[in-house]
Amino acid sequence: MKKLKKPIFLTFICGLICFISCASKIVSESSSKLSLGTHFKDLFYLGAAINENTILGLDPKSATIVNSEYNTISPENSLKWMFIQPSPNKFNFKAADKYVEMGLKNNMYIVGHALVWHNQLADFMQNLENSAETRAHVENHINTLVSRYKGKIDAWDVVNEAFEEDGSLRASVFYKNMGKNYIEEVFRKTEKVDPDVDLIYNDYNLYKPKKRAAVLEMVKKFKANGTKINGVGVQAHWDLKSPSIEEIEQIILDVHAAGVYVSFTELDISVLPNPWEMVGAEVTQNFSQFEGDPKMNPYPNGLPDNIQEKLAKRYQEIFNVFVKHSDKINRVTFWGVMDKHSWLNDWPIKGRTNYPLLFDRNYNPKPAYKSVLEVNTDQQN
Ligand code: 9MR
Repeated sequence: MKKLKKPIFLTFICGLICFISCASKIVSESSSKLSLGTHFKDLFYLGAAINENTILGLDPKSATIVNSEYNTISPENSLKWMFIQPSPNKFNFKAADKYVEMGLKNNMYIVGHALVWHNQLADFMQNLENSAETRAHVENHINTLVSRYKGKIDAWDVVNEAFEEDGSLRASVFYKNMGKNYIEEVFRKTEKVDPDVDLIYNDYNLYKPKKRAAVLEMVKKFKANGTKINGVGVQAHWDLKSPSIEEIEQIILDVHAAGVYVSFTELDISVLPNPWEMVGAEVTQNFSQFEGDPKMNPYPNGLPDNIQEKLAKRYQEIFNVFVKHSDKINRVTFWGVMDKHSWLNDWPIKGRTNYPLLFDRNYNPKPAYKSVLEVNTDQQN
């Protein structure tokens, strides 16, 4: 299915295959096997972020899930600047090469994450003050990565999390040293190296109107001045209540109206108490006062059935809206394969037991897996 993105051709091919197999009454085991990816295959790519153990073959059970259920992968950490170029011009491609190899072998839609991001940046980049030097490093980073995986990586998260919640630009080292047009500059540099790769701007909390408006203003500007951008990546680190289905729908409509597709790039649903609610409107990233607090970690020994059901229902409602607007959606990617390895066990409070994904701590499908598979894929807009 690779590269057959919006699926008139794909639908035709699938229809043809179906016709041939039905006509000859031969339905091979692999084509009849139900999996998440095949369930949604005519609508959007479906996949997961994979960690280094999975990439390096140290977690074969996760790899089996990914290869049998999904048709797109994202690298959870392995392509980030601090790992791939830890010191100037010293690249470590071991995990990244394996990651791309795994995607190619399984004919997957391969995502590159992320070229320019203030977080998980190499130390040598953190305190740069000189614009020429910053530009030279950014250029070298983009040239090296994008050319190495040209024709293999299908979409790059070119810039990640550049906006603050109020819609202003984050005061990152890139912004400070390259100026307010740095996002456009790096999109253009990326396109120059691989004109065919899809270019994505990726961020969280895009259900918040001010932040979304700022991102979409940028998208519209790019469209008007000829800077290539294919999609907005909506991270989708959500919980059982927020954002509402209406808010999710509004994101899809607004991104589409700006002239690009939506990718849900980092989907997971936390089932644990949200510390921001406990401390009111105070915005703090440090919740160490809650570490070890049983109130904040209510399910250390397993998820109760009623919460399991809520999670399943929430996922089903979310996928219903994805299906409804699948003509505007390129991809849905879960941020991780199974609950035990999710980053949400340690964020925003360390050492909790969270259950945000479709596969449990023993690699078994959860009720939420079934509820997503049961989503009716014939309910498009
Ligand atoms: O899942 C990633 C986790 O292992 C890292 O420790 C963390 C560092 O910030 O980054 C996580 O992935 C992030 C992604 O790259 C960008 N969007 C937010 C994700 C969750 O923090």
